Amino acid sequence: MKIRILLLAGGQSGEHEVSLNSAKSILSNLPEDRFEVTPVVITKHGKWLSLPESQQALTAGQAESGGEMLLSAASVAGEYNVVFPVLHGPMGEDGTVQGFLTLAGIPYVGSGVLGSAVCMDKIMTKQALAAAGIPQVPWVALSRSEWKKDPEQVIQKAESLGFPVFVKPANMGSSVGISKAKHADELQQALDLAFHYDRRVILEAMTREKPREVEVGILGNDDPQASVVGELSFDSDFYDYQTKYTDGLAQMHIPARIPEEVQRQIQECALKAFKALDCAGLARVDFFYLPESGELYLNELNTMPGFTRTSMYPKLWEASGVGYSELVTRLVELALEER
Ligand code: ADP
Ligand code: MG
Ligand code: MG
Ligand code: K
Repeated sequence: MKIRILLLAGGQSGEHEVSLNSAKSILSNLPEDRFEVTPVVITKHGKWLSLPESQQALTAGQAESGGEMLLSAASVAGEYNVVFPVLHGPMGEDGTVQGFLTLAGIPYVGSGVLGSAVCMDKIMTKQALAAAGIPQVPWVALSRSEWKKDPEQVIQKAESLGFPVFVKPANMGSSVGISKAKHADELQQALDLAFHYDRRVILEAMTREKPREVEVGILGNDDPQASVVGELSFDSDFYDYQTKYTDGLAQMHIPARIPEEVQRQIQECALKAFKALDCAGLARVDFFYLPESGELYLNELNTMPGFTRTSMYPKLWEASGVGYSELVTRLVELALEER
């Protein structure tokens, strides 16, 4: 009998459209002799579309309206053997959908509630990675009420890191709400923007120079493997939303242009982080590397990275000998694995 897969796509985050592109690639690459795949699209307002509406949304590339509440969604999900939630960002990659599926007793691809939630929250990620002894840039956490009550103290905290600082909402992705404040006068605007997206914000020291951005793919459950390391290059000041999603603004280099020893160090560090944060199935682990001094900092783990045929995660595995179809097959098998 074929394994029945529910492919969940879209969702409420700013990465709704990216998710639909990932879903289209997965749909056309899961081997038909083994799997029967049904796509269900979640609208930008969190409603689950019917099967015909989902097909329409996939063609259109987005879903704004229509759909059913979560309560009826549970009975839809229950008809499948496994769910592939190819959802990025809050309300999809952050443990919420994972909690719903766990309660419903349906196996799913990727990390569980804990790993998903911790990796979505930049403050919790940093705290857990610090406890595991993984190198990171210096940072401080802020709450919206602190910013309202005592802006002077917040400015002091930023100064203690040294300008420029990166200002980021704790829970977000795709560089949404992130800015680089070069001096204290730019802090107000950067914080207002970040606090627009979240109650909690993180300030991060910047590396002395523009870092090299290197990424590695992890695949597996309790005995995970690391892919070859890849690198992104771009002319913009940092890897912002526009650079991420405008064709031609960023270049992918696989393998990364780094010494073999550094590649090994990155793979080891990523595997350690994957285990420390209780991830499962897959993650793309992103680092900053400074070639002059050899400094290496873990930036973040993404538990449901971009999954189109040209996205970094599948490309890294292709370069490591695991093609796209084999990769999605493996992920479904890992979701069904006894642990
Ligand atoms: P997201 O989860 O939205 O991708 P990131 O934390 O990865 O957020 O930040 C997005 C980008 O901002 C990074 O890829 C990098 O280009 C830049 N950046 C973020 N933090 C720093 C930092 N501390 N030093 C230098 N560049 C940074
Ligand atoms: Mg991210
Ligand atoms: Mg990132
Ligand atoms: K993340």
